Amino acid sequence: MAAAVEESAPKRLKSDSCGGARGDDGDGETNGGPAVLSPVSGFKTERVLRDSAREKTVFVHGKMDEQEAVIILEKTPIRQDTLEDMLKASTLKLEMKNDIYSTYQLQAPPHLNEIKTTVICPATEKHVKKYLRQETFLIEESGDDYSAITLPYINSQSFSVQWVYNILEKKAEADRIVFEDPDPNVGFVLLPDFKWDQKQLDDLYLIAIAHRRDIKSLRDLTSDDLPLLKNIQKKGLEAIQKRYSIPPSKLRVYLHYQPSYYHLHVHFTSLDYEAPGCGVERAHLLSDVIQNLQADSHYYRSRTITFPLRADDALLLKFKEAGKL
Ligand code: M7G
Repeated sequence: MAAAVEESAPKRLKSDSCGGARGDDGDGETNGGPAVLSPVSGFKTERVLRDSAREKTVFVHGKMDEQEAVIILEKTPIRQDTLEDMLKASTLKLEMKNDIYSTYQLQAPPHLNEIKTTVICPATEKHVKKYLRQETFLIEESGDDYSAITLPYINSQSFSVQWVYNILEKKAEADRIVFEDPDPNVGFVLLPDFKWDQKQLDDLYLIAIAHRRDIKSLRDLTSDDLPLLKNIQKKGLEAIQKRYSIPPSKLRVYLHYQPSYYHLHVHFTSLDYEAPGCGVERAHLLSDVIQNLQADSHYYRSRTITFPLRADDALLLKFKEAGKL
């Protein structure tokens, strides 16, 4: 059963060429207030990229106003604080009854039956691939492989980080910021990841985004960056303890390698939540990263790092072409 988080106002959606949603590359929007437009009502489904009955999610590729779009629908957990209201206000349809056992279809009132919806529009081919269920392969990338294969690929192909700059410049999500240290060298912005609807703490997920724009990923870090990493660790944990009363011992704090977005950011997730991408093949605990850099300033520049790539990832092809797979 999910413990609740204080209610936050639903977002107002601005109308634009994607029927109300904003793409990765546009300006952000930060308005609160009631929802007024439904950008997904005109969505034309092309194909389901991935779905999971267990996670109650579906990732769909389609078109919105002639633009490529991806929508992600996710049934949200049942919340303890609204349970009583839900049981009182719902209608029940009996499915079967046998001795002491009976099953029903419960129809909850709409406000207690929300589906978290993420819209990416216009979506690029890379977004579509990111969400397509795919076979994955482990790559072992040496420091030299990074310079020769990965870095040129990142420079030519990576996702736009415009959404990150919008956050840092308060052009988007400013009202969602949980904590900010504005220092240009060691500062960062801490805010809810867009995977978290902030309705319950069980799946708490925040990201700390560094103000510095010159660090692409784990690979770039040296001991010179320790003050930044330690600052994110200390102040990020303090801010989460203060806002959500969750102690550091209940949080998983890590960096992804490879990340999807090449601007340094750190993931803070509830230890009890198996967040996508928290497995050993992709997540690097911030405390380990700090210790490794303390032991060897060039640890992440020189060591071989293992990570998964999807079958149709163009980077996988580059490693194949280089005879590395
Ligand atoms: P990542 O390790 O680069 O890639 O993490 P991943 O998406 O494969 O995990 C980037 C993180 O930023 C992810 O956890 C995303 O859910 C989150 N994220 C991505 N976008 C585009 C946004 C956004 O616009 N706002 C917020 N708050 N989080 C985002």
